[in-house]
Amino acid sequence: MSALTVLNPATAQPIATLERADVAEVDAAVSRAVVAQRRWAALPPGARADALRAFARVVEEHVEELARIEVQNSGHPIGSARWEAAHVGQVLNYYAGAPERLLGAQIPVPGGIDVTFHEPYGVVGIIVPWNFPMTIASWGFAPALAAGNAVVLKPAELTPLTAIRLGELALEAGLPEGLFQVIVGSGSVVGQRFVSHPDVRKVVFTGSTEVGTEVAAGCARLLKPVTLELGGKSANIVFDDADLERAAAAAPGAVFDNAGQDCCARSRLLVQRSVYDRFLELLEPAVAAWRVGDPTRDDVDMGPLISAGHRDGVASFLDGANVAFRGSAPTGAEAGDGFWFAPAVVLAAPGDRIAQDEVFGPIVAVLPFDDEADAIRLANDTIYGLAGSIWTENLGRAVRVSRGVRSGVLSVNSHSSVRYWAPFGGMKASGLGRELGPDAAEHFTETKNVFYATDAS
Ligand code: TAP
Repeated sequence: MSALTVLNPATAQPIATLERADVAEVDAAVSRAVVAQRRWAALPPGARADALRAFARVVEEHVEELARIEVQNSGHPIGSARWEAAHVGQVLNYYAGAPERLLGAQIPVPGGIDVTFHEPYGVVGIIVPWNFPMTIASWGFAPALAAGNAVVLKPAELTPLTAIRLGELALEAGLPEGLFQVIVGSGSVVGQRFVSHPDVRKVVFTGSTEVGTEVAAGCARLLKPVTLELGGKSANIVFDDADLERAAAAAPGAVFDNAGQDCCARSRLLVQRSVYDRFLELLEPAVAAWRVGDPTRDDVDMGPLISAGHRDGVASFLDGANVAFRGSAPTGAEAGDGFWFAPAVVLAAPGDRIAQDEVFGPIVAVLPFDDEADAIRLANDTIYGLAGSIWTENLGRAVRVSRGVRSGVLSVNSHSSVRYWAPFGGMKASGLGRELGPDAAEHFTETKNVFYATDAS
């Protein structure tokens, strides 16, 4: 075991010291999970539904507490953190409907009855990143539990506190011991053990494309299914027929929300050449009005970056870049030792690093395009394909472009990416599989087909 010190990114001060689990502890947790899962799956579907509703209620009663922990640990503005904590309750409630609706098929065959069953995998390992510690965790554990699995969950070392609290709340709500366990430790130890442990039968990974590729390769060796939610370089496409005022007012939130540490961040702003100058004129005051500061305050849009190291990485994207204008960030005594970074708008060309690589920080690259075909070509001109937005008042164009962009989650005249009722996930290097939506619980099951012979002979 080794000690892990957790920092508040707004102050760089320690807020908790935890012990990292080692492989033996992961193995012991998986053994407990195996036992708990058998009992859980044997419960009537209604009893599992009730247990998840009880968990949702307890989360709802603790929204303020969870939100305040997230503000301290992740630097999310309190308003966002409250939304995230409430979202966990909503996701649990939504998937509480799944145990009683995991419908199989009855298939017409000769000589008998053919029926499919959705069998849980057993133990599911969920590896969570630091950018949205609560919400991303719930997208895995809620449908996995609903489908009759046990869950072992590894939060990121930088942001383990809300996940630990959710594990406690599950027990308070009456979920059985061992069914949902949060294991703190490093990715290379705990996360890797989820990949290599024979009793962890499915892995859900959210994080970098680089590590996700390794996780998938490890899972392949054991023929273990894996869901991957990886990076993004999403385009915000603004056509000359768009409501430019609305599009410009919404653009900062689309990329600077959560300090840009969002896999769905619209970090490329593609603007039709005929309105390019006008759009930048509208964008500048919107960026200036974006409030960066103490995340405990209700009137703040953006807090600090997650760590000093990450801030260095983000800052490196401005080396040699053509910065058009920047927003503000705390300075002097107000800033303290926090990991602040003022949002930046960069004028870029398609091949530039800033136009290709995920920054995961509050920097947006602006690129002009000529026409619809050019917009689609540019939008698809990265290895990623997670999210994107299209701003136009032309319905036919909205349909054509949304069908042409190779991304998993698109919105028209909006920047919304996550609605738990709808599937979420990426194409190309942005991922594999989908989370959320009506089918997510089924993704945590294997289909079993049984033929019952009815012929007498
Ligand atoms: P990763 O290193 O990919 O970390 C994500 C999660 O995977 C963490 O819980 C991490 O654990 C764990 N992990 C690390 N190495 C592992 C391994 N070998 N096997 C299994 N699990 C492992 O991401 P990061 O370092 O936090 O961020 C790096 C970049 O990834 C970001 O700058 C951004 O571009 C991207 N990113 C994307 C997303 C989304 S939502 N797509 C989220 C976060 C980051 P520990 O960190 O606790 O050791």
